[in-house]
Amino acid sequence: MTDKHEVPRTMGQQAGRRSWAEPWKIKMVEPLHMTDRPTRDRAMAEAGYNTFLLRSADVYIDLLTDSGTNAMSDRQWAGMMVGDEAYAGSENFYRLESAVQQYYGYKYIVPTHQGRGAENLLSKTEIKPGQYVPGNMYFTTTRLHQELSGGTFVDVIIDEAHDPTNRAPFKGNIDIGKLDALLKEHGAEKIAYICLAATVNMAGGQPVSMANAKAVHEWGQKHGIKVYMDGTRAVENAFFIQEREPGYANKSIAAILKEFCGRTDGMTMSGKKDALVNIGGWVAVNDRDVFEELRNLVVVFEGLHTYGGLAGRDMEAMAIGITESVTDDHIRARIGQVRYLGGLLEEWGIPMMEPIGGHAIFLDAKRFYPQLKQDEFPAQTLAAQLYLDSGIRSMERGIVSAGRNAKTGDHYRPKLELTRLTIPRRVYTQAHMDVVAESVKAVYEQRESVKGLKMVYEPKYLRFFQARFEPIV
Ligand code: PLI
Repeated sequence: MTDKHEVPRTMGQQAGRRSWAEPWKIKMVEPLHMTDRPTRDRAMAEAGYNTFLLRSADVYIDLLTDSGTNAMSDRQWAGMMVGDEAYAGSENFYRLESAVQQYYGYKYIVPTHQGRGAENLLSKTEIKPGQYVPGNMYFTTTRLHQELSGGTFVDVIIDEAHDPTNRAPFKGNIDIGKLDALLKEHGAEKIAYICLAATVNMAGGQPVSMANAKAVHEWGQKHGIKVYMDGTRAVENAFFIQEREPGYANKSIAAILKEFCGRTDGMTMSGKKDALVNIGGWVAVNDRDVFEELRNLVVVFEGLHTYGGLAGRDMEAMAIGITESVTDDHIRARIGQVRYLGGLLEEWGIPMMEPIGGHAIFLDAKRFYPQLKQDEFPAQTLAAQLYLDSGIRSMERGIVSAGRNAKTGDHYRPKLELTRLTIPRRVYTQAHMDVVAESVKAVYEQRESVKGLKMVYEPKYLRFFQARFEPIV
């Protein structure tokens, strides 16, 4: 299948269907409460119209992120009880190391407290000031760490990724022509490494094909440039390869994951997503010298190399989470739930990023609110409106998340202006998804009367987390 092919639309309710179901049942519940509209009005104003600043007690269904919001299994909770809290040489570290070696296939592993800890170490180790770091669309923390190490991020994702209506199967792919152009302009010594993100978050959870990973790796080897994967959602990427790429339908998710990792020289990982835990991450590489440097740096920023900012019990839960995450029935149900929500919205004609990606539905705020200029923050406005309607918390992934160019001070103006409904793993039911879809529909029906927001407080770094807004009247 090439990028020209279209992914068929998800059919929501066709006759004669055979459904999937979650491969687990619920043992413990956490009560949820829906607040009334006056309470939500007050909470949203106090939060400066930024869903990151809401108290979670004021939220009904929390789709802010799939990061660290996973439900752990009974096996993982049991693992928490065998935490070896030794400062050095914890047994749980060795179990984590074996799990990463077995399922991701890299030789050397350094644990970190979460993904950005890993990004910090890799950026400091592998970027020299003045170098470029090409990648398949930026991610907020990843790009910031690259910049803090003196690097400049360059977007080399295929053009299709910037078009929310394009239904190509692998919209996360890297455009080799863009790598060639960068090489021609600056030379290989000016390229620190290629950052290859699996299922590209900011592009709507869109996957990278095995063929593309192979081509990028071969290109890198030809020019002496390493490829580091952001493996945060690489298991989800393996699902799309199994589903869409010729020759992979009968391979297991675990086998595809390992083959994909084999097309890279190392990875950074936020264990808070695919690895089914609430905290944790790692950086893993095959090169002994790079490992030595990472292992030395981790003691400065995270903790000793056998805990990297984590408790022993956290490492145990992550080791077990890795083994659960790579099972075919888990990932089918995980992505199946995202598709269930997306299928309803598609049927109702709600504009969103297509095709539906791995971890979230990304509403297309530009098409939702064509009356708003990008400087009036359409995606931030949509997240606020959804919360006001029903207490559902989503997240802006548009101009606010993109931040400012550190050199010019101008806003980065991404083509994509999206509001993300992110589905935590193993947390919500199909009925919750129905409630979410109906609220989105209600907000869509009221779209014409909506005005935008103005930013009244802007932090220097990663502004989307703490910026404050006021409604335009
Ligand atoms: O949140 P961290 O520091 O564990 O991981 C940072 C990180 C790196 N790469 C990618 C692709 C991410 O999605 C990511 C974190 N994502 C968050 C928090 C999210 O809400 O999507």
